[in-house]
Amino acid sequence: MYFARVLCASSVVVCAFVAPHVTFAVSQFPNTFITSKQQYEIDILAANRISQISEITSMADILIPVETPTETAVILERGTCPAPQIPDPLEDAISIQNINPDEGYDISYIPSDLVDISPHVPTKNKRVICLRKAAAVDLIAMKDAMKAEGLKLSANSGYRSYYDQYALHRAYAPTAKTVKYPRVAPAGHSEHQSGLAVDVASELAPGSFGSSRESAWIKEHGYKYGFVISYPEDHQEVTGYMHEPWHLRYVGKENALVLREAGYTLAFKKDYYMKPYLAVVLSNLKNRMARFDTMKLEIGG
Ligand code: DAL
Ligand code: ZN
Repeated sequence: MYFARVLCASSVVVCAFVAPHVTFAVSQFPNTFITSKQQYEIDILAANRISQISEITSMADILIPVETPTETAVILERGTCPAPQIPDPLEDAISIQNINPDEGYDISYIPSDLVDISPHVPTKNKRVICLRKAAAVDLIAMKDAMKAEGLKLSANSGYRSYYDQYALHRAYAPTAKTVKYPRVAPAGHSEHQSGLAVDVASELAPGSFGSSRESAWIKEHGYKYGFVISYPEDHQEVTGYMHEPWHLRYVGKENALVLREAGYTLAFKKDYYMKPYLAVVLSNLKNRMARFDTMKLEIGG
């Protein structure tokens, strides 16, 4: 029965073919029908972890650092992406660090495992775009899942060094004065320096990502691949930046789920993460898991 669930998770068409009775049960849960066994396990992990935390003092208490995958389905190479001289001992902390105009990265921080995504994800003029390995793996998986639904995702920007960001910010600075919420972070304060942020685009709707089908898909499913939208609509006051539907931050699948359930991003107001608030997150996760259990019963698994 697991087999049928996994097939259903990957394709409704295959699902209907091998197990038509499953399609009916699954279709009653339109928000969960593509959720896989792996997603179910992530739900359990996230719920268990939150319920074990007795005191929340910061985001670091509820998030887990991004890990470098040891094996990948695709061959990922560093290419011309930079390597650090000395790996930063704070890399784990950096991977889940909230970043804003007050908190930032050291000038010398270069991620340890940057790889070139351009052989796998379309980029303008096949330009080299570097991301940390874990982000690259899941971005490729997300692009493939989108392709299977007729969508075309490409990438415009990934890792940016302190100096890249400095140049970008300097070029943008004159415009910045006229807007309430800026669009470019100062050097040392961009998520792009973490190698975990990627600006995506739609090949079907170049230039208007926010209204593209790709954008709608990411809003709905991006978290299953470990991505959150760092600067969502109506969050300008908290994030400090204008809405950027294309700017995704990779936090890993479990963290992305927790953040989604919290209805929030890495940028946060400290009191949002007090225990009562997390109780709501936990209860949401448990409800999701209960829906899975009902689904399993209905399909006889
Ligand atoms: N566009 C975002 C805020 C950055 O420059 O990192
Ligand atoms: Zn960006």
